[in-house]
Amino acid sequence: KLAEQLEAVRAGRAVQRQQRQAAPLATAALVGYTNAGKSTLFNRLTGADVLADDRLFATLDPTVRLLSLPSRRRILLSDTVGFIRKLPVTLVQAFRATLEEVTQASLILHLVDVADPQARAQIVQVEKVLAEIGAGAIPRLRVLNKLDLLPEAPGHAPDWTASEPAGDGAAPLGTVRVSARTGEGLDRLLAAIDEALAMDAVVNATFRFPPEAAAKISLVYQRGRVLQADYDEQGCLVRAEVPHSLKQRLAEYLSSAG
Ligand SMILES: Nc1nc2c(ncn2[C@@H]2O[C@H](COP(=O)(O)OP(=O)(O)OP(=O)(O)O)[C@@H](O)[C@H]2O)c(=O)[nH]1
Ligand SMILES: [Mg+2]
Repeated sequence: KLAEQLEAVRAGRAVQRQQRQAAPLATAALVGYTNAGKSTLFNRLTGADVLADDRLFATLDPTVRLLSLPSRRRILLSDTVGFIRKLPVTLVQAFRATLEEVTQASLILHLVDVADPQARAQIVQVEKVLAEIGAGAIPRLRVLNKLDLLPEAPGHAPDWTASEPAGDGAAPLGTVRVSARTGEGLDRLLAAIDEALAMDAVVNATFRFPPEAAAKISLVYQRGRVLQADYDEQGCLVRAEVPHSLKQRLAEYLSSAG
């Protein structure tokens, strides 16, 4: 039953994603352990934006909404299913499939419940799954949520909030402390998202993909704009506009030609 529901969500999302691709908007995906406060933050950030042209997205998929940043850049924010430690084996595949959305995002917001004694282990768990689904190299911000539940005195905050535990993927761009409940820190979060996306400017790149790396070509099609693609026995030469982060991720395939 649950497996069927997850599959339905996955199929629906794939269609919606195709429809959205006409809109040149960057997507930021909220990920995190279950109960981290993703949906609360999602509603808080996008609540004021559920208006006129946002309706389109709201009806297509209630978990993707428009978000306006301080720079006036608009992005799509997507809420995702929470990560759970003991998922029945039969559901693991379906669960991962619902996270396909995450692999398409320009930016990942990894939400953490700082008040949970297991927070540290949960971060590692989430980072591991992100790496497994192929999202390990997507730029991300770590968002420490439920700040309101921590004692006032800074000395009482858990030690690990000062120095970040390392995950499997690339280091996060930064850490922002918020409370989705009180709204504290949300201005800082929006500014950080703006900054992260500005850093990931769109750049030109030419890649040469040997036949054995053909699967990587789809990444360029998904996250960039292909200007030209020429196939020969040595593989494929692709000229494209891609986010800087993707160019870095595919650095070994960069071609000096053209
Ligand atoms: N005190 C406090 N509670 C919060 C905060 N953010 C969320 N919560 C509470 O945490 C619980 C879980 O919040 P959700 O937003 O449903 O968490 P989620 O990450 O979407 O959970 P899943 O969808 O199950 O993965 C709810 O009871 C929220 O009210 C916060 O900043 N402070
Ligand atoms: Mg939720």
